[in-house]
Amino acid sequence: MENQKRLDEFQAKIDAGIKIEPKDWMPDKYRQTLVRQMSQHAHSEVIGMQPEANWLTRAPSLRAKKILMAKIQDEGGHGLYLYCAAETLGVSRDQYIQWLHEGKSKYASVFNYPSPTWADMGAIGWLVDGAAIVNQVSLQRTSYGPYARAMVRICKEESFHQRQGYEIMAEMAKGTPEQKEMAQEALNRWWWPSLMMFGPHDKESSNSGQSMKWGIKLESNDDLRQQFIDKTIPQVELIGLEVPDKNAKLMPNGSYKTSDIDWDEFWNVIKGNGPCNSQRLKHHKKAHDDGAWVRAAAEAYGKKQMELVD
Ligand code: BYC
Repeated sequence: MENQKRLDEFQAKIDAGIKIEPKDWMPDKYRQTLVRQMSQHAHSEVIGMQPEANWLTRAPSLRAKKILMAKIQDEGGHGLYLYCAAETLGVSRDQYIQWLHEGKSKYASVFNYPSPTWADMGAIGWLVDGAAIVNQVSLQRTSYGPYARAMVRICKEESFHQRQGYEIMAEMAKGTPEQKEMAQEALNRWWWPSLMMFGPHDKESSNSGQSMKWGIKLESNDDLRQQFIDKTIPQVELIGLEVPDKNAKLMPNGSYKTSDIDWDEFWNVIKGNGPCNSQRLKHHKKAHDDGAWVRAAAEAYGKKQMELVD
């Protein structure tokens, strides 16, 4: 009885748009869902640095290199905000990283694809960050306060990233025939993985029902995916490239109808069998091990500072 009363009060708070804060009572399942989603989100930001880092040393100009470096650094920062926000749920960052390394925690499937040409830097910024913005603008209204606040800052930065990517693609699309072809091939490579970022169809989405009731998710996977498609197809056409889907068709309601996603590919990548899954995790583990001395030094420095204050 007591528990039901608490659950009802909790739901009433959510329905009234009041944010849930770390010290507030929350059902275990609400906490667990946030632990899962926020840590996956944080891991995605950090693992997502890898496909772009591949091109840092080979950027075609100093300007392009500086911009790409700043963008990748932003993604690391997003990981940091999200790990901090996720730590307010009572799980340490070390634990989150251990779950990632043990394969118990996921990260966005899109980062398990390779980036073989410079045009992939354009496609990632434009499409991957573009898809992330659509999802994250919605998450700015999520019911858990620390997650919602982290999203506000992240969204501001992502919009620069999206423009950075689109600029690269627009430049290449109006360059030599080889450059235009490179841009088209990168668009072909990243189009479907970007659509997969939104998750399975609503009817296959095991978590959506409860997450939407609790205001963790505000819009469904399919609705957000459709918003992204409707926003992006005109951008493809504006720079003279082709949508990699022969069935894409503008409907009278102003929305595009598209072919279905290859869901076998999606589930296969999630299970760890994508082209770069093992490479991404291996690299993360090595970077984490190599950085042990930095964490130890920072901790020792912090301790020293505290002693001086005492
Ligand atoms: N990849 O019930 P569902 C960035 C899993 S990074 C992998 O619909 P949910 C950037 C899902 O976890 C920003 N797994 O789940 C960085 C679940 O499995 P479990 C990335 C996926 O959570 C660097 C199962 O499938 N954005 O912008 O209700 C460079 C069933 O799905 C995926 C975020 O992380 C996927 N794509 O909804 C450039 C957004 N989709 O855990 C750019 C935050 C589904 O039950 N996350 N799964 O075993 C979310 O909004 C939601 O978690 C999702 C999925 C919409 C992704």
